Amino acid sequence: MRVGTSPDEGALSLAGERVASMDLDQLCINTIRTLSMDAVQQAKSGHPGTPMALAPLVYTIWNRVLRFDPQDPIWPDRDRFILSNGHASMLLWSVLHLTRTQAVNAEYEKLGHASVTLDDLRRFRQLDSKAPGHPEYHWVSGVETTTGPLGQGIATSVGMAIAEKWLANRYNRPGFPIFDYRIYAVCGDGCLMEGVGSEAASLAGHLGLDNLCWIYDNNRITIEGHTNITFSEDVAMRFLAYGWNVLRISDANDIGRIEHCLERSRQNTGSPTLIILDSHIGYGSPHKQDTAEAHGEPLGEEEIRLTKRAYGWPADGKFLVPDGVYEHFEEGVGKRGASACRDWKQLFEEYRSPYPELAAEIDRMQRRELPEGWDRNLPVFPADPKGIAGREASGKALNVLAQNIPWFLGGSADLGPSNKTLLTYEGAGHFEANQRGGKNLHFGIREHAMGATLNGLALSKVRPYGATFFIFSDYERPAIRLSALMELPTIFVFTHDAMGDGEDGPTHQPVEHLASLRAIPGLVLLRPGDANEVVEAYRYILQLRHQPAVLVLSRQPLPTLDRTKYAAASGVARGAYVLADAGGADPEVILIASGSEVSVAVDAHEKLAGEGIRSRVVSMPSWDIFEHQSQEYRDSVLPPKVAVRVAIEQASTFGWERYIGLKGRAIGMTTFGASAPLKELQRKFGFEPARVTAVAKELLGKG
Ligand SMILES: Cc1ncc(C[n+]2csc(CCOP(=O)(O)OP(=O)(O)O)c2C)c(N)n1
Ligand SMILES: [Mg+2]
Repeated sequence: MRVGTSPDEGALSLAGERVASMDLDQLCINTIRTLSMDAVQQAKSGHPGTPMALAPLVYTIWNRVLRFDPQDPIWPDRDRFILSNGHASMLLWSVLHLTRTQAVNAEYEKLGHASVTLDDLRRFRQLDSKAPGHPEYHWVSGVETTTGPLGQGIATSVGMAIAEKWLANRYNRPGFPIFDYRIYAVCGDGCLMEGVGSEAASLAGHLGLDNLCWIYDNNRITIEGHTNITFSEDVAMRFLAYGWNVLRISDANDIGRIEHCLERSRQNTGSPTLIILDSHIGYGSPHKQDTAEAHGEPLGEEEIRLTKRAYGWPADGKFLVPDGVYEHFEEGVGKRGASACRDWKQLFEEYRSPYPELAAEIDRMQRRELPEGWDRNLPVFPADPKGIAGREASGKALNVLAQNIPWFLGGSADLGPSNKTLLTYEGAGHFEANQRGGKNLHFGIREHAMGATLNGLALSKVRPYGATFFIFSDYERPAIRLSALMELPTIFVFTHDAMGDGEDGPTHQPVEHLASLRAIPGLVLLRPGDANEVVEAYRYILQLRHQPAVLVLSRQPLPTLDRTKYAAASGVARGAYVLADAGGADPEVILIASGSEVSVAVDAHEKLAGEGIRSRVVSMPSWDIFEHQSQEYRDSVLPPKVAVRVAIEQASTFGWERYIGLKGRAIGMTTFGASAPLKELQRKFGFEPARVTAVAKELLGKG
């Protein structure tokens, strides 16, 4: 028996015999259970009950079914495992530890050490431990997606399933099933109550994603108690209505039945599978089983002893991994995964000779690199006072990029014609249940699931974009936040960025959205000022490998600036740049604007020049990118000595103080908008050159 350095080592011998006689499956399952109980107790926080109940499920998936190589946890054709009820993270930490899954860094290099050590488990939920509170992609190797906000994991799994179908369609050839993996997601009552879970299930059913299997932990317990106070629908009927294949397991300890149902899900074609698993939270705990207390509190030392006794486990053993457990995982998932991975690598090497170009694409995609010539033919727009809408320019750029980058694909939440995100070139196609090669995705009116699905696509290494109106970023925000937390290069396209759709009124006019998304750490947000800035924004975004981007585009035409007169749009790559200047001498006032207000600032600048007032226009499509420039550059754009500054942006003024200082003035929104034609709204809310010049002159004392 192998025991961690614990003070209780002496007390194990008698129970040790019982452990020795336990069959290996049971031994592994109880190891997962007891590691989970011990880690939560040690941390004095966490969720022991669900790991205790689901240990047999997770054991069966991992050791009997999953095609996963612990030695190479990023092998492209591995099965994916998602713990959507992320609070049960000890399940994942236990199994990653017991399978000795290896660590990989952000550059996809193997680091030669374990992803999760026993010491990490002892330091569950402590700073720097590789066993944090919830599964974190990019922090712990072997975690396929970050979970914790309930419903996100299962919704993300739908993106992974779409990606697998798309990849298989593009890259598989007779005798070469290069992409042939399945996605397993475990979820609880919370995930199925959340709206995003329903949106995602509906989409997966519609798309007939038979590579997807969700296992629902039907324990009828959530934090506030029994689900009969909140959740009484017939889940099986609901999923049947979505078009899913629904299976049921009445005993969560029946690993034979679990394995059988997983196999049936694998054989099922044309629909995703939901396995409803009836379980007992806190299984084996004499006083806490089937109670809400087992959900999110340590069991307590005494209850742990009693529970271990009930398992036939040494009551005083802590972080105990009995002899034979690591070996049994090695015999199961270890051997199966290694051989599948080896076979795949050989197959892929053989594939290279008949299909060198496809193989090269796969190589690049896996490293998140772009193909040669990815930006060729991107449009350059001539100066035009009438101009074109941001969304129009975006549509043109997308259509070029999608032809240059085979694995760049996306769609909209039923607003494709408005967002101008439809790929219209010949052969672009539409992704549907019977057409897996299409590059136009249709998410339906499911913004939240779209966001999570995009993340699932990005996690699968294709390059996705998804679009809706900017106002509905609110409906997608939790997934946007997770893309930033996961450091995924997901692209979120938003059109109708301000009051451009005037008549639709305040329900459709974003106000606080820019500020709110700018506040998400690591998220790159760009609000380009004309068509050429849109193209430069795409040029910047496409080169991101570990950051998501939000593109905020106008509905209405914006003048295309004359770049022979004003600075080049390539300044976008620095977040903010001097677009028009005072000519020789220092400016008296700096006008800072983004998006549709850039041309307003340029007009104001020309008017001020006519009155002998020296102004500078700074186009600032991205705060975030600008913040990452050198101090020297930032000072060159916004010289500290020029304190008179005006910001113009059709959005909440929140946060603009950082660039305009206390003496500056932000022309923005401090109320909701209104339903009226755009011109009237611009007048009412002051987004006109005359207002800008008036404010500038007032600040200069020349009013
Ligand atoms: C979106 C979201 N809302 C609320 C929570 C807080 N929370 C964590 S677990 C939980 C209860 C989940 O119940 P269930 O999914 O049945 O999990 P079980 O207790 O059965 O493991 C809640 C409300 C969360 N993590 N995510
Ligand atoms: Mg529950």
